[in-house]
Amino acid sequence: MNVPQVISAVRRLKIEVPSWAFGNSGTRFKVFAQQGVPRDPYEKIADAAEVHRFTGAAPTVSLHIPWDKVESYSDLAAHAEGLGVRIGVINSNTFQDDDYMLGSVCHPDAAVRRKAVDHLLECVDIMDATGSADLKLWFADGTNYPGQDDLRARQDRLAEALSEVYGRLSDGQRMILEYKFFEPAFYSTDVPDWGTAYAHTLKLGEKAKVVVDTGHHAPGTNIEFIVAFLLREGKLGAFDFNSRFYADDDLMAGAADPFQLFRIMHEVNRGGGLDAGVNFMLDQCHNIEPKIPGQIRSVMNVQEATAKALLVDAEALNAAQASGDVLGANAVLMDAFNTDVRPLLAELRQEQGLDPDPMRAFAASGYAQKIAAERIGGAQAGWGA
Ligand code: LRH
Ligand code: MN
Repeated sequence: MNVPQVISAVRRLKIEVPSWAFGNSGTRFKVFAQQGVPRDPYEKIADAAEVHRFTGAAPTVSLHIPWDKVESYSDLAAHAEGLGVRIGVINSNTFQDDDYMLGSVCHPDAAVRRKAVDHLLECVDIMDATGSADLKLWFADGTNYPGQDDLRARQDRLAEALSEVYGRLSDGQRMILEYKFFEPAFYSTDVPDWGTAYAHTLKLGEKAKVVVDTGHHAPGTNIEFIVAFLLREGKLGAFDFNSRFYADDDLMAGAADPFQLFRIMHEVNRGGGLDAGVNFMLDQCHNIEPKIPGQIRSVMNVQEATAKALLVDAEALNAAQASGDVLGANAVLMDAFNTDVRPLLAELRQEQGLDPDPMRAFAASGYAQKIAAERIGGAQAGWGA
């Protein structure tokens, strides 16, 4: 691809931001509150709209239920539209209620499973109200000790729940199933890896796809292989981009391993995933850094990785691969990765009438100071309902 082609392809790349990234977050050790943090979903969406205002690449916001519970979801959707963004994926939450100690849809007790499925069905009702296409399902379900529960029976319960919810989806709606290899469960997790998620979504049907959260793999996992495989099967529904040095650290996408993000976007591009209805989302927690700039930087990191991936000389790569030229093929990829695409992205932003440096532009806007002064009192948003 030449530069103008890369610019137009990156221009089409849309990255969804998570409402919870604007609230307080932390670890079991401490949640550090920050000034100006939103107190409700309306303020979260206002902050998300700032990310789109300065990057031009983040037109949708994911909600998490009940963290983003409101009286009227159609009113919240109108509020978002008024700010130039739209409500995107609806995330269910069956990991914070006392009843879910031994699981939710996989719980041994049918009454608890019923409660969990009813919540998932309520999330589909919310999708109808917000016009959202995707229901994102991540289950904390698992066990902590061998023998605690029957691993196979838990899969039966999971399949039953997913099938009921699948049946509730309307045309144009999808369920995207997210896997994670551990935490909060420490012996078995009921959807621990891409294979388990893939197998369940295959049985369910076309409307069921897999979510690849880049922080949810065992260290050393070749995530881009999983991406290539799921794309080939037409089962890659979405990404939860973030980065990590150790576990599910939920750090800024591309911050810990920009080369991995590049390799992932290379497989996305090679597999036609930029135009295949894949939802590119961020799923991050800005525990100590300012949240809106953290999201802006993350969107820019995904844009940079994508621009580099689009600069891969596919012809030269194919030729080197076909002739077994190992070093030649690797060099083609490294040339693209080592290309500084920041001037190209600055040019794209100028073409879009945006400041070429979104971080500097946001800092100069005074928005952070404005919300710190205005948002006094009330309960700051966080990972609590
Ligand atoms: C689980 C997860 C999931 C969300 C939560 C905020 O670790 O990645 O995607 O529900 O984070
Ligand atoms: Mn996630």
